[in-house]
Amino acid sequence: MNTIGVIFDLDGVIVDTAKYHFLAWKNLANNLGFEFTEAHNELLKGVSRVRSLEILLDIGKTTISDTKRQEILIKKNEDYLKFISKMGPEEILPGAEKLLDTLDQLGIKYVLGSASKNAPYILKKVNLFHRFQGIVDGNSVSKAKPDPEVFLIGAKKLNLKPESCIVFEDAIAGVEAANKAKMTSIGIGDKATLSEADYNFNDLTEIPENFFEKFLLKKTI
Ligand code: B16
Ligand code: MG
Repeated sequence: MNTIGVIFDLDGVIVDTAKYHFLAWKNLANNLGFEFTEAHNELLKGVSRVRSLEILLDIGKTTISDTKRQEILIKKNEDYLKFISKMGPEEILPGAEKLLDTLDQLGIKYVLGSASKNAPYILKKVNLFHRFQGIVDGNSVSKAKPDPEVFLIGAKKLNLKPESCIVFEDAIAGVEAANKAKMTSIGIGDKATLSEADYNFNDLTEIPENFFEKFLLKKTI
């Protein structure tokens, strides 16, 4: 049995759902009377839905009642669900399926570690749900990234110590969470932004075929 396991973030690693989050948040910001740009959207990556709204309201320098907040959170998710209901396997990011195939061939188990409460639905839409050993999502945690809780639960699902887990993440908060959990962090995206990661790649197509060998060797010494 292999002594390492992998934890994948969802948005920005397996699929690009950030563009749909952006459209839904932008619509809400415009209705509240302010602009919300793609640069603003970067601040919401990997961040929980509730925290995303707080950041959005800060951007618009807007305060609203708790009741209105709840209404907005529901509306945002309804709008977002309309976009993701149209998703299919063609939206899986380049290199993701090949990487899962490689892990299957090596007998390395993998689970999902996402902040999204919609993660199981999205994985089913792109036909990848059945491939994961387990799913840890926004419904399973009490503390959002950069807290390591999501990945520590993932390690438990893999039946491994945190030190034996490798995390693929596209968000600063996610890399920080993986590092706090004492896992190996792999930053997917801009290297300067994800400079705290142990390894960096622009996307999953850049992961070398033999990337996992060194981890397997290290664990058997
Ligand atoms: P939901 P990840 C995160 O997914 C997104 O990056 C982030 O923008 C979003 O706010 C969060 O999920 C919550 O998503 O509204 O669907 O519960 O990157 O952790 O897979
Ligand atoms: Mg992400």
